[in-house]
Amino acid sequence: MTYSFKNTHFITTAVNQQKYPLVKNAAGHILPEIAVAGRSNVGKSSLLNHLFQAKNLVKTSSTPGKTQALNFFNVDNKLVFVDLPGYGFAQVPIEVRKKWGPLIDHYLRERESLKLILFLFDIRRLPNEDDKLFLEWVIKNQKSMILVFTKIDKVTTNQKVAQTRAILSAFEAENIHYAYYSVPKNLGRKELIAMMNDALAEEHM
Ligand SMILES: Nc1nc2c(ncn2[C@@H]2O[C@H](COP(=O)(O)OP(=O)(O)O)[C@@H](O)[C@H]2O)c(=O)[nH]1
Ligand SMILES: [Mg+2]
Repeated sequence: MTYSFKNTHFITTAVNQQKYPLVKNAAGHILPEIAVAGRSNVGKSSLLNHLFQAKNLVKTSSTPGKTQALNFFNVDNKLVFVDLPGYGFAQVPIEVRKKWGPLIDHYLRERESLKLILFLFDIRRLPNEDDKLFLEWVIKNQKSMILVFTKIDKVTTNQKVAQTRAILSAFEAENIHYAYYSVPKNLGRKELIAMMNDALAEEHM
């Protein structure tokens, strides 16, 4: 099965697991889900809008991470995308920040329809403790993942190569699939869609 990303709509916002939607296709099968994760401000919402070719379907906030909501989207009636709450935003109140860990940990453990994680990472940064913890949970829960380097328009080709090497080695994980993305330069969409199709095909659906 391939996904065209032609027909996308918002499903719901959920702040707790009772509210997570289970969307079924005409044959009654629960749609596979792809989660988009990463630090606040890494470009999650922008990437989703670009992927969907929809300007403002996914809200990009000027004060990111204030809420811990998950936003769900239906793609072609074949896939569900979820924009996960970001982490590591300094201006977020500590009580809100403390909830992120259990929320994401629980989501990764319990969400059976979750087939693939897009872990977005700003090409200009290096992994911090939160990033490493997130990757640990992904590996622990044996979920497929694509590491997506975002904002590659902000670096030169040489920096891109050097940063890729530095980030991958800092994560100390082997065989990470990765991709590059730039929203303003319109780079990476086709390649990422191809990688997602491959990853989902491997999940035997
Ligand atoms: N230069 C550049 N800026 C980007 C890119 N993607 C997102 N941004 C900007 O980064 C900021 C945070 O983006 P957003 O999608 O809200 O991040 P989120 O908090 O992870 O959802 C916004 O100002 C975006 O315009 C990109 O590929 N290149
Ligand atoms: Mg966002």
